[in-house]
Amino acid sequence: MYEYTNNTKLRNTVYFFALVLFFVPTFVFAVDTDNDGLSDEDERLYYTDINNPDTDGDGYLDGTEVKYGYSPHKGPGVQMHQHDYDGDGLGDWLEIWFKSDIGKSDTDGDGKNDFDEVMLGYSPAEKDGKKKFKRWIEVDRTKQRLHFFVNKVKLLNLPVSTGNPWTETPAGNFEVMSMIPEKSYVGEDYNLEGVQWNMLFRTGGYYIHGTYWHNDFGIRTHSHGCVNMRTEDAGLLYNYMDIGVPIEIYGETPENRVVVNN
Ligand SMILES: [Ca+2]
Ligand SMILES: [Ca+2]
Ligand SMILES: [Ca+2]
Ligand SMILES: [Ca+2]
Repeated sequence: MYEYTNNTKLRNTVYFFALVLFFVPTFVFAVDTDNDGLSDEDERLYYTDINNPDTDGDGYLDGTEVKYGYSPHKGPGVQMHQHDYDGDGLGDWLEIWFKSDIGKSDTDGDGKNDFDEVMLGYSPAEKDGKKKFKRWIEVDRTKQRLHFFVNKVKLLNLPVSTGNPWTETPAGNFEVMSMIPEKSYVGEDYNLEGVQWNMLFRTGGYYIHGTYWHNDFGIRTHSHGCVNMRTEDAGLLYNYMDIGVPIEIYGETPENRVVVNN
């Protein structure tokens, strides 16, 4: 009996040390030279100084800034998504989300910029040339905004003018059916030439397109059913668009045309 108990104790002791050996390396190898809450390994990921606990000198530790979503490079009060360390168009928060390198504008070295790859649905970190991320457009009639999503993240949030209450932009699920760089729109009371960046989403002439004849975007409805955007915004979207990208249109057309801020 005595022997049995002793063996059990010994076995438990062995288990205990086995567990310790299993977990300890995690702590041992997570070296944090400047003791700022960000391991040396993570400092390399964020391009911060492993020997300076407050890389940007804003009074907040690198580890604290990263933990709460602030940029350890610019502060105080600048959030990770508002800073673009390598200036490639993809903010630092998005670089982490898409697993690309905060300090390289072409992470996978395939000659294509990280931001361009993400906008087109490719992984900026993998060189395989396959479309990886799901992309879609949402148009909110209530707020008169257009959102472009890639891999569940909103990459663009732009003001638009949808159809007036008597010629509403239809709500529902559509997709980009055709893309025309420049066309004319002619109707009973309008004749608009040289309209750029036209993306058809419903037969019967419903397009998302650039607009040069008013500046009501995000403020009030204006169109005969199309989604009007600033020409430069439409150009940006068009540049990364493909036939078949889903478009969801929702919300209520403002009764008096004007957006009520909520
Ligand atoms: Ca550190
Ligand atoms: Ca800091
Ligand atoms: Ca970047
Ligand atoms: Ca690339």
